[in-house]
Amino acid sequence: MSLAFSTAGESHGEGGLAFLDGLPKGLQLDEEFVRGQLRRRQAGYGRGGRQRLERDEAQFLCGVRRGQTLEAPLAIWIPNRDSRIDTTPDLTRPRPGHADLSGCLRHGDRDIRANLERASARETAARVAAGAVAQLLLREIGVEVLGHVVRIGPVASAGEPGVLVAADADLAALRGQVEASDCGVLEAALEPEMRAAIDAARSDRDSLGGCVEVVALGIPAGLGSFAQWDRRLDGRLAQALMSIQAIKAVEIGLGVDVGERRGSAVHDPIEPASGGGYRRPRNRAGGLEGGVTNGAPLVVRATKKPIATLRRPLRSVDLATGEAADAAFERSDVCAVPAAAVIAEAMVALVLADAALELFGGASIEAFCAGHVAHAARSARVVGGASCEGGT
Ligand code: EPS
Repeated sequence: MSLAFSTAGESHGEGGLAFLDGLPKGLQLDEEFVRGQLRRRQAGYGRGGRQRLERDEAQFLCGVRRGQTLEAPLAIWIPNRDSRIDTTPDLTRPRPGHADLSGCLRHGDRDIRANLERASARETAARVAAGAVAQLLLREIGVEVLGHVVRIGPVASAGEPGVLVAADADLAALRGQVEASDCGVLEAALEPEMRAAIDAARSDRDSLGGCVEVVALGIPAGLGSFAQWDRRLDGRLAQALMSIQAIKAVEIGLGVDVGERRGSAVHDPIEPASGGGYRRPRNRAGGLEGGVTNGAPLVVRATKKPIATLRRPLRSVDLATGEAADAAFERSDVCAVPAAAVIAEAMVALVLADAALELFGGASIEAFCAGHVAHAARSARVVGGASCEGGT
């Protein structure tokens, strides 16, 4: 691993910490971008009371001088306003779908509080701050990453994966569209139905999941490796996305639909391009072949289950008494799928930044960028350049 990433922090502790080790020297930390990403994670139709309380702000604790990285471990701190971990009451009625029961079985105790504090999706604030830094690194080599929502409950975007983002799209402009949408979508026409689905779940005191898509443009070919199972980029992306709280499925390119089609309808032909080189007329592979990027846009999707904390609780058992009881409820979101798009974007950026550092190396940003340029020149020798249509 070239870029080590980890987090610390409990949902109602003092705050969240993100730790990034392996960044080159001289990366300018655009604090406004980091702030914007944290704001995006907190927003979205269906969010609950905690987000009205918190003001997630990143503080760069170590690894920075005059706004630039030092080729030293970077530590980012996000304080919690709702920090009362030592006075929170014990809870003994596990929520089905949360880490409550499995954590108690793991530790051999009956207080679910000890598990939920760390298992909570509050931890994703730290992921988003670190992911924003990874995005700043990727921008140095012309890579942009954007997450957006393609499903909330029964309301879904109709097209195949990747079709909403052309290979030559202006991702900065599309980012503006997604940020302006309280459902986190590129298709504003879906918003009324999505909001209605969230409202219906709220009035039934239920919760709602969905699906997010992350697209990355400007990706150099050759990131990842088929030399060993754990270096394949598709596997690394799947692990990163599946590790997000409540994500239950990850798809790359056409995803699960590949199981139903013939090879000729799955694989993307390679054709001579009129101006020399070659072109790919479609991108059903989602930018990955053999665990390595092929230069086409990266397209991945992650499906999120509905939040496990239900205002109308499911049946559970009180671990203190063994009696039937309603699962615990304090407060919750009805739907956090728009936030999941921001978190998935961050995780994809962290994986791509790690793979880029692995391929291009560099103790400084200059060396990293020079490695990228030299690699691009080697790739271009293959058949004299490439082009690829967006979408599938
Ligand atoms: C979250 C903070 C949490 C929840 C949510 C995400 O705050 P609290 O538990 O104090 O209400 O709103 O956590 C979960 C969905 C979960 O499963 O734990 C946040 O900041 O994103």
